[in-house]
Amino acid sequence: MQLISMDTAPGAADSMNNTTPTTTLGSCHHDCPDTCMWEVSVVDGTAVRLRGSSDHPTTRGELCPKVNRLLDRIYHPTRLTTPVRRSGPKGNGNFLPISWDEALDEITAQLTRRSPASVLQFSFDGTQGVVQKGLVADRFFDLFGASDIDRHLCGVTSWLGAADVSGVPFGIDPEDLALSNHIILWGTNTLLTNRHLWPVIETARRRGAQVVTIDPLRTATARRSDDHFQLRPGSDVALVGGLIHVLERDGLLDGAWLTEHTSGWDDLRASVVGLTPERTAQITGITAERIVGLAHDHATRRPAAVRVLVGPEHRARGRDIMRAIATLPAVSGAWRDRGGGLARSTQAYFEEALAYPTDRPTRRRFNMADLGSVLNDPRLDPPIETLFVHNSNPAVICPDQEGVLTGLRRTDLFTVVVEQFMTDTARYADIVLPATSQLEHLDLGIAWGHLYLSLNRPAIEPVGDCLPNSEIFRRLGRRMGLQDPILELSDEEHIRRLLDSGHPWLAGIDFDRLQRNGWVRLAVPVGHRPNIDTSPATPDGRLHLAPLNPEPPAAPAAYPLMLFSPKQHSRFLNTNYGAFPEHHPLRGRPTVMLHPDDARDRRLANTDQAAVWNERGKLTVEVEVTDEVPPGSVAIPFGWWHGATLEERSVNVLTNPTVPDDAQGSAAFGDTFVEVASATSLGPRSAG
Ligand SMILES: Nc1nc2c(c(=O)[nH]1)N[C@H]1C(S)=C(S)[C@@H](COP(=O)(O)OP(=O)(O)OC[C@H]3O[C@@H](n4cnc5c(=O)[nH]c(N)nc54)[C@H](O)[C@@H]3O)O[C@H]1N2
Ligand SMILES: Nc1nc2c(c(=O)[nH]1)N[C@H]1C(S)=C(S)[C@@H](COP(=O)(O)OP(=O)(O)OC[C@H]3O[C@@H](n4cnc5c(=O)[nH]c(N)nc54)[C@H](O)[C@@H]3O)O[C@H]1N2
Ligand code: SF4
Ligand SMILES: [Mo]
Repeated sequence: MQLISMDTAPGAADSMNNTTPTTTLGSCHHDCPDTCMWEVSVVDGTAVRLRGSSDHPTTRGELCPKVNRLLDRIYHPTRLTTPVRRSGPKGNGNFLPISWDEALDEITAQLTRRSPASVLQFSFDGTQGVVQKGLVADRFFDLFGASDIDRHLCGVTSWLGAADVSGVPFGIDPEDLALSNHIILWGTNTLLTNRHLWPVIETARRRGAQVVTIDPLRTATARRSDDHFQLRPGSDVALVGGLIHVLERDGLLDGAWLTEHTSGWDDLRASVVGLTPERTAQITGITAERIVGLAHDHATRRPAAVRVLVGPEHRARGRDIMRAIATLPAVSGAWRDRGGGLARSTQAYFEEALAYPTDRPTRRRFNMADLGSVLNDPRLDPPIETLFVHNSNPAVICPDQEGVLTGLRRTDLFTVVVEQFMTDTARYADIVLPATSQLEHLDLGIAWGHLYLSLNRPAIEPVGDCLPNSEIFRRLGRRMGLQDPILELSDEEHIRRLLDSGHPWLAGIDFDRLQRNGWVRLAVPVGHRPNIDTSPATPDGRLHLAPLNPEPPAAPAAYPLMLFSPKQHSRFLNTNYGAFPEHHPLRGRPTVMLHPDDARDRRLANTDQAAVWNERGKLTVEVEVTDEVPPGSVAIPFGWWHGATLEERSVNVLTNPTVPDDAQGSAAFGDTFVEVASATSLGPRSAG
């Protein structure tokens, strides 16, 4: 094993070689809004126990079903522990160990042999830790001049839609939802995807709040809410318009608020004149009476809040939908009350406060949803000849899976993947480099579901020869003669520097305090009301209202069923656990969820094998008959690896890869249409 220049926070190293149990504080790296704080017990250098910190305000002593078993993943027999080089055809999974020197020399030779822009950096949210996610890697590729990927598959569309209304879209502190009296969970499956917010919602409920969910699926969250508005998929713009129509018609709006705090009201109002409750009911499938009731409840039960994450953004009109949802509190004036307004990702607070490098050059960029076409486009100048993946599993998470795999199979493409496991992406690599896990490296944790910063301290030595992402790119930088302070700093120095912005939200917060406490709340004033206590970051300092155009998407006749691919039940976190049987949901294999009516029409019963297909591809999965999906829609949860299906593909072989014309934002995963039939009786004549 090589010497590692990774720094360990003072104190952490002591716990690594001791026979009495020691405890190290850390925080969860997963791409999950909750960023939980944990305590790792270590005996003899081995992590033996991981549990949630009881004094962390949102963790409250509990992690989640997936991370409760994280130690199995850290010490899994299939964990990558040494660099490897491919020894067979791409995709067949045969690799041989090599040394770090051999691996880095080979990569350096490849990188310097080609034009910098022919190298594509592809990364996403494997870890949300600021340093390991990309601080050092980004600087390495900035200096080198590689092509870059816009990390737009998650949250950017939601950000853009909310920003259309309020400039930089700061939402309320999600913990303030405890003070709300009416909470709309709009297209978010809180109980599953943001579980540590649920106790906050229950607190509000105990104080009398009404909690309603607006979701086409009857999710666990919908079932646990006081009411569920099961709207037609993508009809949210009409629903918001209909609600605003009722608010205005029934005198529930405050003229002074609209005059002082908004612009564009007249145009918005004109656009919803025709959206009577009856017309809105036709579009959304929610009765006129219930639309009127929802508008009245939301206007009169104050503070009134709307909670969103990303669900509805994954549609062709995602930005319009997210803008419409953000328009509701702008019109109703809900922002005035503490506990009212839009509760969205809190990431903007951390981005504003931390001293991220600002001197980044412009590189050639592609939307990550376009990876399939980018890898296969010889007309690009220059075409992509080297792909460098870290913190992501594009063979599973990107739409146009067939295109991505065709690209990964190119014999003239040199692919490097930095990973912990031999993922469906890594199998196609020329060289795979083994990455440390959150238990093995230092990092600064931000969150998108609350306002607490956390320090993740390494609890154990790196498993095998694994190295932190940061150290890999520092070493590569040195080999390639790249010089820059960011490539020289240690991980601890990076964290100190990030905290040293002078921003008032970091007042009194530094590395030493984080080291003592493990976590600390950003110094955003408690009870801060965005758009009230500070002006919206729009040109005129007002919330920007614009016409709503409520056209629902139409299903093409060839494929009558709309396909959802939502997050998998509590055992999965994106694709991180897809290949681990101990993490599989009850059935242990991927399913297609079908409404009883649609199952009956197709003579399909529970546990039958069904083919699900469209013009892009085909998947064979097990039928799960359930009224969680409405008639006309089916769902195949996201997160399974290719090996789980006959076709060796996952749901993104079917999903719609279309990105907006300006390439800003996510793919229209949700606007996907398929047909389903028994796999044994007929199946499609052609799968593509
Ligand atoms: N257990 C678990 N937790 C996770 C994750 C995980 O994989 N597993 N992933 C994490 C990540 S990366 C993210 S981004 C978050 C996502 O968190 P969420 O946004 O809460 O999750 P999604 O499942 O993407 O979508 C939420 C809901 O949006 C609904 N939806 C789809 N289309 C529409 C529409 O047109 N209108 C409306 N109103 N609703 C619609 C879906 O039916 C779904 O129930 O979860 C995070 N947390
Ligand atoms: N059909 C469909 N597609 C989707 C979605 C959906 O709901 N439906 N959701 C979309 C969304 S919201 C998201 S966020 C994306 C998720 O896309 P990704 O961020 O690519 O998904 P993950 O499964 O989290 O993959 C992360 C990989 O990083 C690795 N990793 C973890 N920690 C480290 C580390 O410290 N270093 C390195 N080098 N690697 C590490 C893990 O082993 C894992 O293989 O998927 C998107 N795709
Ligand atoms: S995945 Fe989310 S809920 Fe689970 S421990 Fe990590 S931050 Fe907490
Ligand atoms: Mo995400």
